[in-house]
This record gives sequence, structure tokens and C-alpha cells, in this order.
Amino acid sequence: MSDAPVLVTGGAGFIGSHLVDALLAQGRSVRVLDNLSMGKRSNLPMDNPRLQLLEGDVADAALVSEALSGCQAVAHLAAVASVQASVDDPVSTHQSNFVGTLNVCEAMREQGVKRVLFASSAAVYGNNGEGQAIDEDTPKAPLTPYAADKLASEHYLDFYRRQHGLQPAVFRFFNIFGPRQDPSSPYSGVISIFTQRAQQGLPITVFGDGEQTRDFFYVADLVELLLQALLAPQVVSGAVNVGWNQATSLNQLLAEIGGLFGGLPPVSHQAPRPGDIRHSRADNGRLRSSYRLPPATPLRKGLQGLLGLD
Ligand code: NAD
Ligand code: UD2
Repeated sequence: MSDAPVLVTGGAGFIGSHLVDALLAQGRSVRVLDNLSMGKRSNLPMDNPRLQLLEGDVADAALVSEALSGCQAVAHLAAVASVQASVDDPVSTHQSNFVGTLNVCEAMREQGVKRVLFASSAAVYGNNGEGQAIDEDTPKAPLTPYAADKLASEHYLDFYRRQHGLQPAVFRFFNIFGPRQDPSSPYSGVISIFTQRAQQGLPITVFGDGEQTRDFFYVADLVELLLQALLAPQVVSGAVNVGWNQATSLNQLLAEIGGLFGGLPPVSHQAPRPGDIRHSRADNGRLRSSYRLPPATPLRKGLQGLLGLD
């Protein structure tokens, strides 16, 4: 890799800021483009001279082009990550979640930058594959504007690959967790909500019986994969699931959190969320054959990391 900066869109957010830290730790220069709608300056080491923050929107084509200028590669993570926000406001979230991707592709074509990482989502599978490990060939069934924008972005990246030689490394994240995940919305990641409420002694709400399962993946493990994808001589063809093929129920999660705090605040149950997926688990065969997987950070260790107890 050259000394030229890596552009990280959404770099002030949860996942992006961990990637920025890792790139800076490797001695690289990083440019972040983030509109700070969810991201925060405080997530970034602003005093590091190799870091530059451009505050602005990926929907602004001219700004994306300026941000990319002189960069060697892009990690395109900027998006309105809340599925519910896309349901409530499909027009505005489309600007961030789809037009932003198109602007990145066009700027790369114009400037001859090839390598781009893209943060897609398990949401592209909708309810298909429920109850079994979902592999990448499972038929896609985007049920929300968020999922449709992610899937459309994948298709456009593939078009730019075939037509213009872009090298997209596309990841479909399952449930990522760790420090800096924002718990402030009811639709934030369940681990961020439960741990914050346990820490503050506030009641916890479980939607449904708590036996629904998710495939939780610690953010530091994800960052190792993203770094490999940036540096690999060739990109893996096709999208790659990011999960451990391991199901954890919310009840198991609560037991772990209770173990760390020596107890839990009151836990109540409400009706399941409409459309909630019962079981979501990644078939990660392609991930295993394409990348050097770090040892999985166990849930308890990840929770300790999140809570600053490690
Ligand atoms: P996040 O909200 O912390 O990060 C997203 C960042 O993008 C924020 O800093 C936000 O300010 C920025 N942003 C949003 N719209 C923007 C715009 N129009 N222009 C510039 N910046 C903008 O969320 P995250 O969990 O770190 O998600 C990172 C990426 O991973 C997103 O693309 C998200 O869809 C994807 N993803 C996350 C998960 C997960 O489990 N966290 C799962 C699947 C996919
Ligand atoms: C995740 C992603 C979403 C999308 C989707 C793909 C997050 C935050 N969301 O949604 O972006 O990629 O996967 O399928 O990563 N829950 C409670 N109590 C709470 C909050 C949540 O019981 O206070 C339940 C919720 O009903 C669900 C489970 O916890 O059954 C996980 O919820 P989530 O919002 O963390 O993630 P998910 O899998 O619905």
C-alpha cells in the first residue's frame, strides 16, 4: 500500500471509527467523510496529524470527489444504519444509502481508484433462510428501503467492477457489536441497549420471549477482516457474509450481561416487533475460505470490551 490516504466514509461512526483507529495504528493516513448525523468527533483521535475529517454528505457528488482526491482506496461505511429510519423516511435515507454509493463509484471511476470496501447487510436476505445458516446464494428478499438500498448498491458496485475495473470487497454484516455503538434509539443494536440499561440500572424490555437468536460479531474481529480486504492483492468475488455461524438467544445474552454486573435490572416482555426475524445466523464458509479469520472474540469478552472491563 502507498502512503496515500484511505478514505473512510462514515468514519466517525461506530464501525468506521474502529477501522480508522486500526489504519492509523498501521501508520497509514486516513481521510474521513462523515456528516456527523450519527458519528461523533469524539470517536476520532482528532489530534493525530495523519487523520483528516471532512464534515459533509456522501449524497454531495462534488464533495465525494474532493474527498477521494489523492486517496488510494475507500471503505464506504456511511449510511443511515437504522432500518426503521428507512421505513419512516425512504426518500432521505435513499440519498445516504444508495446515492452515496453511486457517488463513491463515480468518483472512483473518474479518479482511477480501484479498491472499495462496502458495508452491506444481512437485511438483503429478508426472512429467507430463517431457521438455518444463511449462505450468500440464498435468494435476496429486501423488505425495507434500507435493505433495498444495500442490495442496489451491491449491484451497482458489481456493474462498476465489470465496466470500469473497480475492485469492490462487499461484506454482508450480521449483528456487529462493541464500544461506541450508539444505544440512543430504540432501534439501536440490542447489545448496546441492554448493556447501557444494565449499567444504569434501568428496566430492560425484551420483544417476544427472548428465544430469538442472532449471530453477534465483535467489532475488533470485523476490523481485522476489513484491513485484510483493503490490502489483499485481489478482492474476493461476490459478497461475503460476516458472522460466526453461531446463534445466541437474547436470554443467553441477558444471562451473560447479568453475570458481568452481578444481576440485572427488571426485565419485562412485550409483543415481538412486527416483522422481527426469529433466527438469523450466517453460513460463513465463504468468509472462512477467503480471509484469515481471527479467533472469535467470545461474547463475554466482547461485552467486557464494550464496558471497558478488559
Ligand atoms: P453508525 O451510524 O455508527 O455509522 C454510520 C456513519 O455514517 C455515522 O457516523 C453517520 O454520521 C454517517 N453518515 C450517515 N449518513 C451519512 C451521509 N449521508 N453522509 C456522510 N456520512 C453519513 O453505524 P455503524 O453500525 O457503524 O454502520 C456502519 C455501516 O455498516 C453502515 O453502512 C451500516 O448500514 C452497516 N451495517 C452495520 C451493521 C451493524 O450491526 N452495526 C449491520 C449491517 C450493516
Ligand atoms: C439487525 C441490524 C439491522 C439489519 C438487520 C438485518 C442492528 C442494530 N440492526 O437488526 O440494521 O442489518 O439486522 O436482518 O444491528 N430487541 C429487544 N429489546 C430491545 C432491542 C431489541 O428485545 O430493546 C430485540 C429485537 O426485537 C430483535 C433482537 O433484539 O429480536 C435484535 O435486535 P437488533 O435491533 O439489535 O438487530 P436486528 O437483528 O433486528
